[in-house]
Amino acid sequence: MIAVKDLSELRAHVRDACASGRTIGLVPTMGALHAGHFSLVRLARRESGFVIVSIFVNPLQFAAGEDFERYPRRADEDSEMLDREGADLVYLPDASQFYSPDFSTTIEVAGVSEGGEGAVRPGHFRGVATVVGKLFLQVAPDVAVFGRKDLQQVAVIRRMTRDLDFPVRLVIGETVREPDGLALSSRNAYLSPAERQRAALFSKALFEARDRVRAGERDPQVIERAARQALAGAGFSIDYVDVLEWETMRRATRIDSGTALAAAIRVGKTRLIDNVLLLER
Ligand code: PAJ
Repeated sequence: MIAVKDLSELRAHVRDACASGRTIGLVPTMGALHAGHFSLVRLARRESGFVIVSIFVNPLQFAAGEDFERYPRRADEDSEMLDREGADLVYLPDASQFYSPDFSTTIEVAGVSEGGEGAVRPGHFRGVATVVGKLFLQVAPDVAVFGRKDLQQVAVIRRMTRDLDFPVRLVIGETVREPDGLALSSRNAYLSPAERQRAALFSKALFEARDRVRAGERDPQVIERAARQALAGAGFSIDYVDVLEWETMRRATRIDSGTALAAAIRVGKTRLIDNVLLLER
């Protein structure tokens, strides 16, 4: 596997891969890789001929006071594992080269960015859209793979890709979970053993909501209320619990095949997000 920091070097490798008739697949990440990330690498492998994984803890998507400084960084370990997973190239840009000191251009995706995570983390999706837009321009992938775990991120990137005509096909990977249901996340590393045990109640509440819908419940308010009660009962503090149309991120008035339940909670000092689709398409 090739490891590259420099943009012109990256572009030379992309040119070579294209010249040899391979399509380019991109999996953007912030590192501290786990089985969820690797499932996306395997999807990219299936969908493209040359798989690039970027690892970049993007300062633009963290607000002051969030965990940018303590976000886990393990580039060497990550690169070794990516090599074993069959990635062709790992792109590890340097923050100082990625954003010039007077960087001043950002991508704002109105509407879908504003509820949910966007309401609790103002500016977060501007940072995400900007870094992903830059990565799309740097790598020029045919295919880019994202996880449904970050549902609103997917909605924002889909909208941006459509609105700005990025010639990139998006592929969405399902959420990979621990045996007890907890969605894998680089931030799970912050949990103490007791918090980690309790964190399983988060996905449990979401699955129970999905079961109620499968049993016939169609009122978003009933579902939200029950989920809120279960999460509060488990001792979590709740940032939001929303039943929404996931492609627009608007609150749902009725539950149908495009409806998801998305939530963000805090376990101690650690913030976790998760979601479930309430009805399969
Ligand atoms: P990061 O949190 O590292 O996630 C990278 C990708 O892995 C995202 O598409 C995310 O949705 C996916 N992912 C995370 N946990 C997953 C799980 N348990 N199962 C399946 N996929 C999972 O998301 C980001 O980084 C950043 O915002 C980024 C898009 C790289 C822009 O900086």
